[in-house]
Amino acid sequence: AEPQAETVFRSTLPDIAIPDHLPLHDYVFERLADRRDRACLIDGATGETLTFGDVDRLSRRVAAGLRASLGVRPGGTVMLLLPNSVEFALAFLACSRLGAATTTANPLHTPPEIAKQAAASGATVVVTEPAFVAKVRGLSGVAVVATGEGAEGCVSFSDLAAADGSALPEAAIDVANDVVALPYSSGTTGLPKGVMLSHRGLVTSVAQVVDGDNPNLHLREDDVVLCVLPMFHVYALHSILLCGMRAGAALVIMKRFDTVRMFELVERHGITIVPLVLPIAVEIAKTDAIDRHDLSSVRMVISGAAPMGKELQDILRAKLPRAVLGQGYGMTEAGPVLSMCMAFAKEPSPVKSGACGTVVRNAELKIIDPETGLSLHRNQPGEICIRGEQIMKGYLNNPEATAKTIDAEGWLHTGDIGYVDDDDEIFIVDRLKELIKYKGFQVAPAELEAMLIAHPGIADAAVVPIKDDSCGEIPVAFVVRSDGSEITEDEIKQYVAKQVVFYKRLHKIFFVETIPKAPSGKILRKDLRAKLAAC
Ligand code: AYL
Repeated sequence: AEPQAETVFRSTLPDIAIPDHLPLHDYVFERLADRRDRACLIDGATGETLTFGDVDRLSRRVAAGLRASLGVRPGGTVMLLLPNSVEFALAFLACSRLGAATTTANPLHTPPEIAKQAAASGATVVVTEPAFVAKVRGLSGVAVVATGEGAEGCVSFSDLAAADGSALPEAAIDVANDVVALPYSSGTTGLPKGVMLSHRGLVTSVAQVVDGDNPNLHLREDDVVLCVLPMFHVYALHSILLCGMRAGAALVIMKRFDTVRMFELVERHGITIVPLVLPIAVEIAKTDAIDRHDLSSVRMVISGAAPMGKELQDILRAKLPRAVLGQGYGMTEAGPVLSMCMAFAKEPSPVKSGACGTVVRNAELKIIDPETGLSLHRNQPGEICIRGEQIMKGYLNNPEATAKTIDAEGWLHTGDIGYVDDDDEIFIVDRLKELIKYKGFQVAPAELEAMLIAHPGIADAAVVPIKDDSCGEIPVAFVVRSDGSEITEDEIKQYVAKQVVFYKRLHKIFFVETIPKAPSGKILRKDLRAKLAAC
């Protein structure tokens, strides 16, 4: 019998030619000659501005310094453990120039979390701030670069940036295979894994969003983009830093979120584009301070990385009546963007509240029945799958996990449940995968479960999310005490909190007799979530 035809969804925008020969840095600097003197990076705290010409020159110098002083070579890996800063952008672009990969981590991670990622990624250099140097001192075989001043025993970033950029040999980069970014993600199951994004993958993903005569996300040279979301997360790395630079827009870098500071920066720099996540949207929605500031320059508010409800969107719309509000939907492994709001296009089309965009151009999306694997038609919810040049090459040193995520036909299975409506808009309705998203950050239940079970007072454990209005979801645990153990809720919370970054902390412990499991040993998370919903 003929195999049944699949239902495949495409962008409503036509495909475009996407450069398949340029390394990422050459792609983002492609129009450098026209914009050398335009503002590129603005430090929100000091107002200090680097032009595109400055960023080009300084990133070459940092590359030369990393190579000459620290031996970073093509195929090498550098870890950035930095808050939002000019140095982050320069170091990332420098590594791209060297044909080296950048693995990014939250500087608030604990030393064991950092050590794990540094070792797994094979990083030989960590670039950080003096305040975080103590967290990486103990790493063996890793050289530490520190920004700012006075970090003992470290290479200073300013020394790297004083190297002779013209001495930098052109690295021979294999754009289809060489990894430029190595963010960590737990994907649909298990522990965090290195996600290999190649030069071609990231170029494709940026182009899908900001290139073409009618770009899906229309960023212009006169736009000023707020960068308060962390650059170490793929949302900001892709949709702010890389998309902004490609489009020739200026970025205002904010190190720490503060509502009033943010409003002041909008006024001072005439910020036009505000990418945000749920907790920031919640802050904007509930503050009166907004009435004391002129935010009329803002023309676009982008939300991504976690669901945002219709009610909140309506409040934001009322508070920022001149701005178009919409969502992007991404997943680290997907390169990262799967879909983008069509109201952000140069020639916009209307969108519905609650939708998270239309599949990006030059890509295919399908919805499958998770039981049968067969593709579904419009308005039928199922697992969202995506195919295209932009998706990850795979997980670093983990072909089994890669094969579970990208099938033989090249489809990446997201673990998200959603549907495509009659107007090609995507709605996410549930999550098949175990991942928990706290303020847009990933919490991998498997990581916390392993930690809990390692405690002698705990026999078994399962970690699941509960819904929260401002954080999206918060992790809670079901725990089975071991025989004779009298461990308390507080002791367990403390035990975990000491080992993990703030967003992985457990907010509630439920003591139970057993953890419901399938015969295969898999935790029946749906049952636990249902139990929580009932109480
Ligand atoms: P990761 N609505 C609902 N859920 C979302 C959305 C959204 N708009 N965006 C992401 N998610 C969830 O790897 C979804 O479950 O990437 C998805 O599988 O940390 C998971 O978050 C992926 O989490 C953008 C916009 C990048 C978003 C991103 C997301 C990167 C987060 C670029 O422009």
